[in-house]
Amino acid sequence: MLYLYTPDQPDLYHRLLQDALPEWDVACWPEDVDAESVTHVAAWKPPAGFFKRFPKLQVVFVLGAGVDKFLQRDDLGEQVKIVRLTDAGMAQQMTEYCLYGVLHYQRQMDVYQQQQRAGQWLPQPARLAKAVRVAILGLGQLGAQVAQNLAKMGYRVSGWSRQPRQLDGVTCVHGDAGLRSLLPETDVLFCVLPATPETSPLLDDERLGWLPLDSAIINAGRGSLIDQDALLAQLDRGRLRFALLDVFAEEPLGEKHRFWQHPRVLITPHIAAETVPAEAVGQIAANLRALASGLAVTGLVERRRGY
Ligand code: NDP
Ligand code: OXD
Repeated sequence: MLYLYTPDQPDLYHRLLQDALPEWDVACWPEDVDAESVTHVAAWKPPAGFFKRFPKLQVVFVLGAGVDKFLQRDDLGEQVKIVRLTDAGMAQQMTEYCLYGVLHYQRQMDVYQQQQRAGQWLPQPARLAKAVRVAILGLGQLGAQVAQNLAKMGYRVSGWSRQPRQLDGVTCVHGDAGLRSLLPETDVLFCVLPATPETSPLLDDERLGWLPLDSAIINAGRGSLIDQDALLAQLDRGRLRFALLDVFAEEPLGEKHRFWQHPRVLITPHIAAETVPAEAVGQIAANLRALASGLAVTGLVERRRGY
């Protein structure tokens, strides 16, 4: 049996899964089922201890791309495979989110917003896309497509990953030395990395200080990638022009957090790339069939590397 847990549109997911998998018995939380018969679970944000009740659990399909919260749990034994979504309609959304931030920087919308509040009519000199250096941290399923899409639009795009990568139109660097050389050459930094012990936090006060004066940051990866206090300090000093933030160390962002009122911060509520139910279900169904035939699945998480 495939058991489903999600706080988001559970009835829709249940119907789509059952339609896509007529050969499977699909049940949805909080339906009471024989826990022994559950071998596969599809889940997003399951409560603590949720998986303990399923002694025969083999595979968890994550209804998202990031698996940090799943790897931090104590109710998922090593024998359980964790399979995440790969792209599934999210890469295009990530491209749009990144582009929005890049345009905010390039077309100086932050400057015009300030001028509007001051009643000033002051055209700024034009800056062409080819003069804007965009650096993408994370060149996986999402980051690689964002990088290539922005490169096609004429931006000067670089990208950073753990292993060496090659992408048409994108200058790729990797490892500590790659990051050290990349940050000082960046106008807009777009983070789309997974949260792992190695990347949390990646951008501390020292590394944020490697960014040029007047650069901007967009974070759509995970909140833990950036030391939030260090970021606030750099924004307060006006070293960074603005931060467009979709993810936070604590979500929802606490109502008293300084980010809310900061004039250099733009906040969105973790929507940079939302899971598209039909795409997610299509991928899960294909993976279930691949598993049944002994074929490789897409999105199998490597627990040791943390993503
Ligand atoms: P992938 O696993 O496909 O890609 C991860 C990328 O990060 C890879 O390029 C990998 O390098 C790189 N990376 C990982 N660790 C390091 C490291 N220590 N140093 C340098 N590079 C590193 O993930 P996705 O592209 O599918 O997703 C990325 C993240 O985006 C998710 O984990 C999630 O946190 C976030 N996300 C946010 C959403 C939102 O709405 N805000 C929606 C969806 C995802 P390498 O290529 O060498 O393996
Ligand atoms: C995801 C997310 O990882 O929504 O899919 O952040």
